[in-house]
Amino acid sequence: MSAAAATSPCRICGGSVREFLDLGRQPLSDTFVDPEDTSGGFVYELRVGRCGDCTMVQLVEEVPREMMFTADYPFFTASSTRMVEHFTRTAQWLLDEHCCSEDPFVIEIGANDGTMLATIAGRGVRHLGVDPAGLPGEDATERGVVMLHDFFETRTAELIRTEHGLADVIFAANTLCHIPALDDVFAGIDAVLAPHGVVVFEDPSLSDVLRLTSFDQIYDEHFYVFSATSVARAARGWGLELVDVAALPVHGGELRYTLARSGTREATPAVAAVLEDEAALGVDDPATFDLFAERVRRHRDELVGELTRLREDGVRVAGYAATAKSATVLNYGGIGPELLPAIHDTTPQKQHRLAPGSRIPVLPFPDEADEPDVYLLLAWNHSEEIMAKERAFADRGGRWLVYVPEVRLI
Ligand code: DWN
Ligand code: ZN
Repeated sequence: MSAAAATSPCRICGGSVREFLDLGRQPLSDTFVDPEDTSGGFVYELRVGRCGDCTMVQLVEEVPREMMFTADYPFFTASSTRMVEHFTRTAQWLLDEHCCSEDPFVIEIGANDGTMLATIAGRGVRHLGVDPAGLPGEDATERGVVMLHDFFETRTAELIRTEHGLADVIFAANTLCHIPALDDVFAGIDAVLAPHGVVVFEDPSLSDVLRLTSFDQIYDEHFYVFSATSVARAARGWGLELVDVAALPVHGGELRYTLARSGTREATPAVAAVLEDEAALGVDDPATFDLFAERVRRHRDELVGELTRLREDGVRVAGYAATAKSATVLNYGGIGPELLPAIHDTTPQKQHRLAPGSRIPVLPFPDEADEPDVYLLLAWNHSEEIMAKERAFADRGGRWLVYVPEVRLI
């Protein structure tokens, strides 16, 4: 992209965001379409930029939150057994490390189906899950989790403080990067966090997105791609400090950040180590992002080329998992039912509907007789779990087409 690239104001610091990647016109990634509906639906421009002042990577166009996190939001954390294990361990860690007061209180922002809080609830610890999404919230209630069906912001934080008091832990996984208006969220956190409390959150890490060229981590719901560098700077503006950071081997590479009120805790050595690692990777250098954008365009072309070759050779290909992130790959690549006739997925709310934008039918997983020759692994972030589960498919000669970190048929 040239030096005259478009700029817009940073949602974190007001600085200048320089656009480095245009992923084209995109639909709502989690709105699976009724086959009868030919209206085309809502579209927006998925353009990505980086703030020259605070380094935060962010979308240029914001999709209204009410359009994304609806009553029938179809993503359930428990759809991955590895993620259930991860959040059971996370809950245990929060209980051991951060719930040491006499009567601890834990808030989870974006509690989804209550997978994490179920362990906290099971220990009889006071907690509250906050999430506007209806269907996953029903599962959370069934798991014994106390829920507030709303967005977390200053308004709701003040209500929570009045009703429950101050929180020892405010946790969020795969949620804060979804919220453009973080200033309001952190004003709410300031209102309800105990003086010695912690804010712990997990989100896809910019380093891993750059290293793996995993551009499908970017879609309407993922407004920000956080790094320790950008989070440390943003935290200062919210009266907080980054006191710990840990790499997590989930969802294609995430970081878990721990923030505390400024001056209340000493930062662990991991903070300086991750900041150094990010500096070495070039998160402060605009050229890093232009090179990333070049790789993204190459990967898209290679993927479309491979799918085209497979079709010409008469190979039957289907998508594995109708992920939200696959909307980016499919629509950016112009991949429709001619190249990918179906996507198989375990979520009943997505089945027998069409993938957004691409209008590829989403179906339950087929019997052995109807299996494709090749699965395009759209849930590459769960590859270990899926490859282990589908060993029999590979044993029968089935192959996987992957596109992260490179386009490869395996
Ligand atoms: O941040 C977000 C992440 C955590 O979850 C949200 N914005 C939305 C969602 O993103 P996603 O849909 O890209 O998430 P996953 O976990 O990569 O994919 C979930 C989908 O994959 C579900 O539709 C279920 C499906 N799936 C499957 O069919 N078989 C998943 C697994 C593990 C499987 O074995
Ligand atoms: Zn900024």
